Amino acid sequence: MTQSLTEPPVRPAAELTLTGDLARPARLTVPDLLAWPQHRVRVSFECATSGVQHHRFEGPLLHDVLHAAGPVFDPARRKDRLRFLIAVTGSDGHHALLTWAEIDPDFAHSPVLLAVGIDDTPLDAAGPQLVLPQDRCGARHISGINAIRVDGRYTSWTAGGD
Ligand SMILES: Nc1nc2c(c(=O)[nH]1)N[C@H]1C(S)=C(S)[C@@H](COP(=O)(O)O)O[C@H]1N2
Ligand SMILES: [Mo]
Repeated sequence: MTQSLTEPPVRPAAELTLTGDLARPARLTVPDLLAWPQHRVRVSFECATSGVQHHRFEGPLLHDVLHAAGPVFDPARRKDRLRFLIAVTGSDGHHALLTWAEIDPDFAHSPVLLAVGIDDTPLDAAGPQLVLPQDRCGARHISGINAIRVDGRYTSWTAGGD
């Protein structure tokens, strides 16, 4: 007797777009993110609605991935990096901003990861997750990231200033 085989649903690999003020904008899948050195971290964060959560994450440093995309600041002038923002968006529209200085080794040097795995489960189909071990609250641990925009246009908010 022939058994009918049920094909598992094919989920296309999630893709993340890196755009903005970058010399080398890119589209990256989770397997692409394995090209950078991988870091592992245990994180606890508190959610206002579901309490304290514990997870293990692994993946490259956000700084390593964004640095490879060539942010268009003057590398010789540290001050030039201070006007750069990083906007991270999940496929459900949840989003948050970081500043470049948060992840820059010359400034706060926060070990922010772009996780490719959570609790030993690969994130290939869901998309990478932002991991901020320094955050007490879980809200910036954005899952299913589909876009990161690096924006250096904030030269000044004063009228006519530069
Ligand atoms: N894409 C996306 N990521 C998200 C959220 C969200 O609504 N959408 N909620 C955040 C909040 S408020 C918390 S506390 C954590 C919860 O992570 P958990 O599901 O592992 O508990 O996910 C964060 N990441
Ligand atoms: Mo939360």
